[in-house]
Amino acid sequence: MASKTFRAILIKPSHYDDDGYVIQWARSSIPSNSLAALYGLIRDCADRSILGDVDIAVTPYDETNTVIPFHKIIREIRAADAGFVGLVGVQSNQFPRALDMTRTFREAGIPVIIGGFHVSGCLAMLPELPDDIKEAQSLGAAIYAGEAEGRMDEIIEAVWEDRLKPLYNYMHDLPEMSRASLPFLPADNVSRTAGSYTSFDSGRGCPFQCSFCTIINVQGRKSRYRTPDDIEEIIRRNAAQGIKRFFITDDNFARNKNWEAILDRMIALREEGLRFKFILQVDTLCHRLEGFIEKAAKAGCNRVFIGLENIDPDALMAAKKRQNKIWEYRKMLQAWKDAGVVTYAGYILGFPDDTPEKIRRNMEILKKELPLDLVEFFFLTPLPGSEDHQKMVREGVWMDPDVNKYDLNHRVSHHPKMSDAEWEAIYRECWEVCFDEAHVERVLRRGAARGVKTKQLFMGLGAFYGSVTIEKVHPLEAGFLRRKVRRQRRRGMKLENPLLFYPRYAGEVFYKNYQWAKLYLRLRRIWQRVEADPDKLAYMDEALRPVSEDETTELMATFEDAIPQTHGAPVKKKDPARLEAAE
Ligand code: B12
Ligand code: SF4
Repeated sequence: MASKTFRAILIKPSHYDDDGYVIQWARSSIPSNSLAALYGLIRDCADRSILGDVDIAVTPYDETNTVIPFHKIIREIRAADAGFVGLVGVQSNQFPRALDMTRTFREAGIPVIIGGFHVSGCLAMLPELPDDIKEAQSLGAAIYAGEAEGRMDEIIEAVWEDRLKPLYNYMHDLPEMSRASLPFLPADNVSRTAGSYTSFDSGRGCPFQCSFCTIINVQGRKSRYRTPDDIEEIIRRNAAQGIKRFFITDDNFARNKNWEAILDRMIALREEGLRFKFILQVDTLCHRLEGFIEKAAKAGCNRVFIGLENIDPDALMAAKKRQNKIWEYRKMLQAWKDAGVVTYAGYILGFPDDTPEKIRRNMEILKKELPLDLVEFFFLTPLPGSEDHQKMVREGVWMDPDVNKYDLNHRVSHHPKMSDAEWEAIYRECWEVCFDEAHVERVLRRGAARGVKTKQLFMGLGAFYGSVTIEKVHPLEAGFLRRKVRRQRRRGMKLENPLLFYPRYAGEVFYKNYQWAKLYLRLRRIWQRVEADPDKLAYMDEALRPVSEDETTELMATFEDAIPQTHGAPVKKKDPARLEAAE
């Protein structure tokens, strides 16, 4: 047994709700891959005994599903010979919470290191450190910008020798992923999430240039990827602890240059009898990659997040999302549907030309023409690390100074055409119109006609709609049964009297559960109606109908003048000269 101990505590912070309470659940939705990455890296250091005869122990906490035991952590690190708290994968909206945690740990003399997209994004794009990062440094925290693969030895040795630097900046040196340690979380942590999914990234980087995106400025535009052997090992390690569902967190798996080899290996594993399922994130051009959708489905993909973002070509151009070809949306979505994969699409509201009228019109077209299962809305947000944010900082344009609100579910800037109230109202309206009874029935009918498991679909629709309307959080940060800890309130907000706090909290839990039950019963009635229909397989509507090459749909006609005449674009029907040239 080693004579000395080094203790690493990894915490993935959550963020605060509008009342200053940590957003936290009995079960969160998806475990953090950032936490899995750091845990895997430190376990690797422990296995290699990088400190010689020192036992390196590491404990991961995900605050979205665990109340952080501050006193216990402080006691454990003090009892060890050295150690630190790593605040992991801290996004901008989580930075205020990370700062409050830093204060608590630093007051107890515990070394703290903060990493993740907020610090990496700011270092990548801003000429100087923003005040919140300077504040973290002034509290004595070390800031880690960039990726940690291949660099954890340096950090652990620095903590052990008490020589941590205030800033580690590796933004210009992206590590090779083919030789990196693998992300992993113990089953104990994964079981705190609703669906027993674990996550891993099979690659990083995306070649496109969307102006609202932080990823390209932090992880780069070159595809870096893991090997099929690594993917197999991740799946086998998890299967050995009973976990067979995965969220592959690559922002754009279709641009992972190793996608085919990875999918082929997954298909081989399934053919060998290993049963697993996974979720992917892809772009709207993925259907052009030969065999991509078929192989993804065969390899076990049952859900896919698609970066649709908008159906208006002007909006897409304004955001430099030139790769989104709206005239191919239907074909692409139909291809996923034919493969039996449930589709989710992100839709951003607030591009410069958006108005409430245009958005309303676009929603009707979207519902009628696109065979999408779930759509989720986001406020266009200048996230630190994006080109949009950099430009607004440079031009001194107003942005909400409270980064806790940068969760894409809050408006944090002004819009050139819509008033603040109009923008907020149309955001809420979109959630209503795309989840109304008529549309839910339409989505379920489309699913039933193509043999999709409609129960999973109606539960998903309910979970998304309820997160926003009942829990008041974005579905991507929602969970099951909201927890609130009276004493863990945002710094600067008064602790509430227990005699007021607890009865109100109990009332809230009761009321929300009642609303969830009502929503479930309402959607279940629709689902039962759809499933009971003897003609369900014969259902057909505009979105399911295949479009021929020379046909103009309402979507294309509406945006005819805005569609750029690039290669592959439909020829404008109104323009005889162009038509003639094309012929
Ligand atoms: C998977 C994912 C999720 C998952 C899980 C979260 C997770 N972190 O795994 C879910 C679906 C829950 C999610 C939700 C949201 N997400 Co998200 N998510 C991602 C995604 C696609 C991958 C995250 C990941 O695994 N990255 C790979 C890891 C390994 O990278 P990393 O976190 O940077 O960590 C490395 C380094 O930073 C460093 N490091 C990090 N921490 C530490 C700590 C120490 C001590 C050290 C030494 C080093 C270190 O080492 C790590 C390994 O190299 C990223 C985009 C991306 N490419 O990262 C967006 C991203 C992080 N998400 C983002 C956002 C905005 C959100 C939401 C707020 C939005 C929303 N409404 O959907 C919610 C927030 C809810 C929440 N509670 O997390 C933004 C954050 C931007 C910003 N400036 O804040 C990103 C960057 C995407 C974007 N739109 O730009 N997300
Ligand atoms: S396609 Fe997605 S990951 Fe790639 S640049 Fe655009 S938003 Fe970022």
